[in-house]
Amino acid sequence: PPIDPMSITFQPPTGGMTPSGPVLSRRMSDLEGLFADTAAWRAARDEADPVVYEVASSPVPEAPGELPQSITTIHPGAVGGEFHMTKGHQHPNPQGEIYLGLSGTGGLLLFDGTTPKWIPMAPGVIGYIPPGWAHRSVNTGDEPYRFLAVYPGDAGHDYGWVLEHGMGWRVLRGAGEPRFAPFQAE
Ligand code: PAN
Ligand code: ZN
Repeated sequence: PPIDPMSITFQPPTGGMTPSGPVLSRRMSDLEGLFADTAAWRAARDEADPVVYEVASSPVPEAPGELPQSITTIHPGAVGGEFHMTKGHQHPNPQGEIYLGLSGTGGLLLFDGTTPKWIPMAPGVIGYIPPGWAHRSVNTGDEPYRFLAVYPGDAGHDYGWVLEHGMGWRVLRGAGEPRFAPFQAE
C-alpha cells in the first residue's frame, strides 16, 4: 500500500532517523572475504569484533516507485592498512542512486566490471551512482564518515557480485592521501 507524505528528522549525534525503519550493524565478523589481509581481519574479529558500520533506514518501504533513504556511519579504522568500508553491492534492477555526505571524510568507490572510479566525499558533496555501477563506501579519515543514500525502492541489492568481481581497487592508508592498489582476487 502507498504511504503518506512524511518528514523524517536526521539525528546528527547518532546518524539515526526519526521516525526510523530497521537499523543494521555490520561487525568485523560480518565482513568475511572483504579485506585483503585475512590474518589482520581474523585478529580484529577475534579480539573485539568491532562495529565497522551502521545503517539506519527510513520507514519508506522498498517497493516500486518509492524512494527509500538510509544513513550510513562508517567508523574510522583500517584492517592491514585497508580502510574500513561497506560490503558494496550492485543493484540487480539497474537504477541510479544519490549519496550526500553529512560528516567526516571518505569516498565512493564505483566499479562497472571494467573500470574503477573514485568520488571523494565530504559534508555537502552529492555523489551520483549511475545505473550498472557497483558501489562501496570507504572512511578515509579519523572520525566517523556519514552519508545519506536515496535509492529506488525496487533496485534490489546484490552482494555476491562484489565478492566475485571485487571493486577494481583497494583503498589503503597512504602518506596523507589514500593509496589505491589494484584489486587481486585472494
Ligand atoms: C546504501 C548502502 C549502505 C551500506 O544504503 O546499502 O551504505 O552498504 P552495503 O549495503 O554495501 O553494506 C546503498 O547504497 N543502498 O542502495
Ligand atoms: Zn546502493
